[in-house]
Amino acid sequence: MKALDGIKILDFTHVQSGPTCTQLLGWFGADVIKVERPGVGDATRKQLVDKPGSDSLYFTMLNHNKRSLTLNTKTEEGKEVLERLIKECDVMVENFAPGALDRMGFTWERIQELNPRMIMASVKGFGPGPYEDCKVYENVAQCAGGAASTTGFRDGPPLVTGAQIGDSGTGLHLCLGIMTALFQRERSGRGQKVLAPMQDSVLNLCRVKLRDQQRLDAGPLKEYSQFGEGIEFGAATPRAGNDSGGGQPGRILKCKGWETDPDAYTYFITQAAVWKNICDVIDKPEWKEDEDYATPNARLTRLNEIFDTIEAWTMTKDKFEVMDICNPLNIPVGPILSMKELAEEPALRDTGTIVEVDHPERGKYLTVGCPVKLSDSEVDVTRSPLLGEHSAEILAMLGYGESDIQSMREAGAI
Ligand code: CAO
Repeated sequence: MKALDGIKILDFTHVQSGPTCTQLLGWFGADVIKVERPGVGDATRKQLVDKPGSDSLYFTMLNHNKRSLTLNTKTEEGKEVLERLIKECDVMVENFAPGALDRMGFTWERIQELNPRMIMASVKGFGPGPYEDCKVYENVAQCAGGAASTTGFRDGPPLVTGAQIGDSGTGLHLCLGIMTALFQRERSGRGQKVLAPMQDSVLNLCRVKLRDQQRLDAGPLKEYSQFGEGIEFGAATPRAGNDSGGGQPGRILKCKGWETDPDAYTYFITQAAVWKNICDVIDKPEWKEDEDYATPNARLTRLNEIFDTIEAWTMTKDKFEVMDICNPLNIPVGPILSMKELAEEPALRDTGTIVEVDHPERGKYLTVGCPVKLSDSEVDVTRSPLLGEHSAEILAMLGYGESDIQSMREAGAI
């Protein structure tokens, strides 16, 4: 048995944010019915194609454990099928541009009329306000949610991050909202609307930067490198490079081989509790008692010198040797791992976080499996569906016979 056995999801999502949410629901055991336009499908099927003729990795890696139904919801027949689906399903998830569902004729009021227990979950770029009608993609959300203004180096432009916090991050928020609404429905008997705006989700993930914005009112942010460098703070939380951002200063430091390997680096945290161990490792035992270095406060104005000294040591070791030496001494460090190294990491294969999947069009490929592990609801990652692969069986489940399906095909509705 899976956690969400028996829960049916009407998956009206496309691109990345919505599909990451419904993929999670599929992994937790829900029956996810992905509705796509006949002959076209989710645009990502044919974006960033690496093997001509087959669905792209972009699509396959976001749409495991789903069934595909093609349906033109702008035809009369298509609308009728959609009505049946709404009556049959527990949750409808969508991330169309604002207003698209209303234009299709499916307002929230209409959906509630059809199924008062329906949970309607949406991703939009922005919540109610001046930008609510805008279309939004990942990097727009990163910029509008505060991530870009706080990422990068002080003397460079704002930067977006490789982690898809706007799309996949919002998908996670939406999934949490859906689970909560399902739980409430158990007691209230009613469905509800769930909205996860991308700007809000990114801002939630940037919470500590809003913390720092308010700390600025009380004076300079002493944990930021710029404090030690004597550079004044402006009106807003600045970009802090690779500073840890927390109470324990940290940096990315070069390791052996950095001249040729772009990922020969380690993250190194000078956690106060293990300062003496750090002094021993980097051969600076005199810093243990020296009042200029012995306390976290004294060190704040000397972080550049301290990290330069630590780096002189890390450059003599490779990033894994740094881990092997520091971990037994409780010094928090982390190697900068490339995607190649992660793909080849046996421990991630063992836990099902990196999974090999077989696909009829493209053969074997790697994907990221479910990152959340439930002890009583194991995840089997199954390949993404071909366009319309399950149309006939889903329509049969909704009560349509062979001849109905045939005439829908002829009318271009499926
Ligand atoms: N049958 C018939 N019509 C369908 C259909 C179906 N099965 N599925 C979609 N459509 C129609 C929609 O109804 C819409 O028609 P109208 O414009 O006439 O109302 C049309 O297809 C296009 O939908 P869209 O506007 O959502 O798609 P887009 O490619 O123009 O925009 C995106 C894409 C992502 C910018 C937009 O959907 C959006 O802003 N979504 C919300 C935010 C979001 O999720 N962004 C993250 C995307 S991942 O980076």
